[in-house]
Amino acid sequence: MEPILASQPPRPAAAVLLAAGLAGSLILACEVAATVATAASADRAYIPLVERPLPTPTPTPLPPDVRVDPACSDFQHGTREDPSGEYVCLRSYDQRSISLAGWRLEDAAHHRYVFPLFVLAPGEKVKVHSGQGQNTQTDLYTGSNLIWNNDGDTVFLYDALGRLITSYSY
Ligand SMILES: [Ca+2]
Repeated sequence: MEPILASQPPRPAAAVLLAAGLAGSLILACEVAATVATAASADRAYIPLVERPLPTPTPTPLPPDVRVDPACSDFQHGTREDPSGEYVCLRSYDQRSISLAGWRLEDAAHHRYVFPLFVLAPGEKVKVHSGQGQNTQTDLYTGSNLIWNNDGDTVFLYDALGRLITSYSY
């Protein structure tokens, strides 16, 4: 019996199984999945060959979507006596809860604040104040002096691996 293949050149494994009389069996040969059709006549058979989809690679996770929210930030109103009047407001636009532990904020002059253990829930925001204060779920305090220049500066936010997540200039 000489098999006739419907769409592609003969594949050795399929041909062997066909010769063994396995009509109707599912054949998995290398990357090819084929179903052996019922022989149309005593001397012909048709094998539709179907490419098996390759496994989908695991997608790379998107970087966290956390940005400076200018509308709830205040870079102007800290004083020497009370630096906490200036703060940068970070808002999550991510669907996931984002751990900010080990993340850091920097200004253009590379003053640096490293976040403590803190989780930003989806859609939530946190104000990072200069100066002293009690950290809460909505307000963090850097413990440092004023860092955000009133006449213009840039906020850089890096994750714990040092990747730039966002920046904002005013
Ligand atoms: Ca300021």
